[in-house]
Order: sequence, then C-alpha cells, then structure tokens
Amino acid sequence: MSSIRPPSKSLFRPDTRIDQSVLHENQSLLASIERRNVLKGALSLGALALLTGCDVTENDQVQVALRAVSRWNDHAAAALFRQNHLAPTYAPSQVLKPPRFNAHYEVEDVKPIDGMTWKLELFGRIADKTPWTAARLAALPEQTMIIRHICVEGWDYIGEWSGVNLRAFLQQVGADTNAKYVFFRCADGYTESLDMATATHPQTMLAMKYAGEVLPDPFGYPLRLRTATKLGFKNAKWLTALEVTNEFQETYYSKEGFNWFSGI
Ligand SMILES: Nc1nc2c(c(=O)[nH]1)N[C@H]1C(S)=C(S)[C@@H](COP(=O)(O)O)O[C@H]1N2
Ligand SMILES: [Mo]
Repeated sequence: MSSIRPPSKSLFRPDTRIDQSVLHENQSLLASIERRNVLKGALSLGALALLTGCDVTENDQVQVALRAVSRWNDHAAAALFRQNHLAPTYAPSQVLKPPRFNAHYEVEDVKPIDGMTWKLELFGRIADKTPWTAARLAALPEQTMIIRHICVEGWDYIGEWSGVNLRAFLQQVGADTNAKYVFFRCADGYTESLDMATATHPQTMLAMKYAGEVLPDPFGYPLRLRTATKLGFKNAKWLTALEVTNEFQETYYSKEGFNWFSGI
C-alpha cells in the first residue's frame, strides 16, 4: 500500500476511514496510477475524499476517487473534469465561527492591511491593468459559497465565503483566459498560482467576506483567494497582485516540495 501513503514531507493524518480490503480490490487501478507516478507528492485519499465528497469506504467511491486522481496528469481531461465537477457545499448551520487561522507564522505576527490605501495590481495577459481598490471590488456582483477548507496539516473546517467570482473578474478586466496560469502575490511575501481551469471554475473567487462579515485581518483582509477544489495552502490571503501568464513559476509551497496542483 506504499502507493497511497502521503508524501513524507507532509503532515497528513492517517487515513483511518479507508478500508484496506476495499483498496486491495482496487489493486490494479492503484498500480496503473502508481506506474504513472500520479500519487507522488499528491493528496492523501482522506483529503481527496473530503474535496470530492466521496465516501471512500465504499468500493465504487474508491473507484471514483482513484479515477479522479488518475486524471490529474492528463491535462485536457482534467480540465474538462474540473469544469463540470462541483466540490461539495454545506448548510449555513455548519459554518465555523470564527474560522480557524493558519499561516507559516503565528496569528500575532499578521500585519493588518490598510483597506483605504490597498490596491490589487494586475500584470501579464490582461487588457485593462488599472489597479483595483477594495471599494471598487466590493461593488462587483457578489457570490457566496459554503465549502470545506482542508489543510495539509490534517485539519479542516466548513466556512462561508463571499466575494467576486474569479472567472467573472478575469472577463471584466479582459484577461486572456486561454493562458495557462493565474499567479498571485501576497502582502506577506507568500505566492500561489492556479491552472486556468481552476481559476475559471465556478467555485473559485476573490473573497472579501467570511460568514457575511468583512474578512477579519488574520483571514486575508481585504482580499484573498478562495477555491473549493484545492487544499488550504492554495488559498492565498492578503492578495496584492494577480498575473495572467503562460510561464510556470514556483510558489511558496511548491518550493517546499508540496504538490503544486493539490486539488481535484
Ligand atoms: N498570504 C498567505 N496566504 C496563506 C498562507 C500564508 O501563510 N500566507 N497560509 C496558507 C495555509 S497553509 C492555509 S491552511 C490557509 C489558512 O487560511 P485560514 O487562516 O483562513 O484558515 O491559508 C493559506 N494562505
Ligand atoms: Mo494549510
């Protein structure tokens, strides 16, 4: 079963929910996936189950989850799959208040951003690169989603995020949505990027609110990325710049050896 063990670099919790006999029955599928090295440095099955909403204790659900994993290396099929596949959403009563903080430093070291002077700068393959103020962003149509946040450290919570749908924003500024990546820079020096299929997925947004309130400072005020189809670290907080590009650039976590895609 070495093929389904989480990468040694990460701190995944043990996959207690997976029945080993079920995995045994899927040995050939696992083997074919392993041959193509898809699981190397990828999600644990536990994290995958949470992102897809599949109960991997069921044999057919293991098949669904494994097939989803096997698609990761097949760029065209993966893009199609993700565009049509929605991550699970939850009820307002399940929303954790306040949300759970994480960063690569303690919450006391968060440096709050002045929302009056802050701007989101735009770079790369975008027709209108006029920087955006928080007030202008807040005036755009708002989307809300109640989704699960899954950190590679092995914890998760359900949160309610509102903000501007990223696809709608990219269209508004005349971004080249045939480009490969959307790259983000943050006020704390953090970086992240998304493949264009994820950036234009209906459950990917530039979030400005949590549980109906303006984002508190530790959670990315005034603007953060929030996507339902990726692990926690892909959700960059305190955004300062967005670039549409065809060049792959390493990100804060990918430089640490974590799988860059880390999602469904
Ligand atoms: N700018 C920035 N964004 C970041 C991080 C960070 O250190 N800096 N940490 C990431 C990680 S590992 C997680 S799990 C989530 C935590 O988001 P939350 O505090 O809203 O739960 O933010 C992600 N985005
Ligand atoms: Mo995380």
